[in-house]
Amino acid sequence: MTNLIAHGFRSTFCRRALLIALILPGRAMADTWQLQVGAQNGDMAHQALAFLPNEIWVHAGDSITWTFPSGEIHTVTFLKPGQLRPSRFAGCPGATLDFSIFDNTACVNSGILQNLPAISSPPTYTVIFPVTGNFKLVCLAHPNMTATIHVLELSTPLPHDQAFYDRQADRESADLLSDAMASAHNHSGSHEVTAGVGHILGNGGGTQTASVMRFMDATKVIHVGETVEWTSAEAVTSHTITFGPEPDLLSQIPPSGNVTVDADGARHAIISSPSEAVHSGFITEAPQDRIGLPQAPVGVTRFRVTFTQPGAYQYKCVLHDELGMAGQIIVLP
Ligand SMILES: [Cu+2]
Repeated sequence: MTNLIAHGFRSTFCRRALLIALILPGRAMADTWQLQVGAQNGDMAHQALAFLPNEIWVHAGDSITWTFPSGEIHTVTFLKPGQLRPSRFAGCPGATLDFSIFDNTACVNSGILQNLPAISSPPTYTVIFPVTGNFKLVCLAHPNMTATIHVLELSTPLPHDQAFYDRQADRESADLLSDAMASAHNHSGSHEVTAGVGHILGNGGGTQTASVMRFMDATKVIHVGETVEWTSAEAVTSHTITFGPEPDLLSQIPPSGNVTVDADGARHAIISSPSEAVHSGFITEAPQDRIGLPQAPVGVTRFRVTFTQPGAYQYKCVLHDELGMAGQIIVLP
């Protein structure tokens, strides 16, 4: 990581220095701070959905470079005051250029970034802060993933240096990943699968989430006529339970047409062939209500499938299969 960050710093230094000189001609040197977006363990099951660290004090004219080392997607997004939160697909609208200037009058958005194995080095995104103020940073892919950037006058001493933030990033990352690891055990019965676990943690800068991007005890062996139930224990992130061909991006959120709703609100499908397409749609907790905003409808956290024929039925979460979130139901006669 250190080498990658150092490389990114060198390759972007000239351009940044030029921009800073244009913004603040009287200032000899502005700083570029290095922060991280997200962290994960080796098999990508445990994810820190977090800005690391999620609070920093900088001077006007400084810039911050965020590095994205995780397989899970994230954005670095500064909305303008009063702007309604857009979807991650809509963005500001769209993404703004690397080295965008955020002065609290227009939205700045990295767009969706992630570190896939095929990419040689993690992507980065840099924002320049020419004016003083306290600014909220959000990830459009994850509710409850927030940070605060304090931009101070040049004459005001800064409370911390880069080494402090490096230690903060390491500590917060370790805490979140160990929280995820501790909750990644199955509490379910023989016909029950836990579809992801998430814990929201708060601190002075905002909130972060420790998430397990796995179906726990993902393989079940059952008999014809029996039903398996998936339950999400994730605090904010959506998952899907998807059999057969994957729906396209725009039709991922609603369930497929062969899914019905049980009396208790759980979605339910009947499958009669391993090649049959069944898609739960997004399985998500209801978001926390806020004073003055319309209340959210009740969440959909459970999905049930009844199997009528023997066979091996593969399923996955279409949002997190790249992280290894998949499983199998073996149906015996
Ligand atoms: Cu998922």
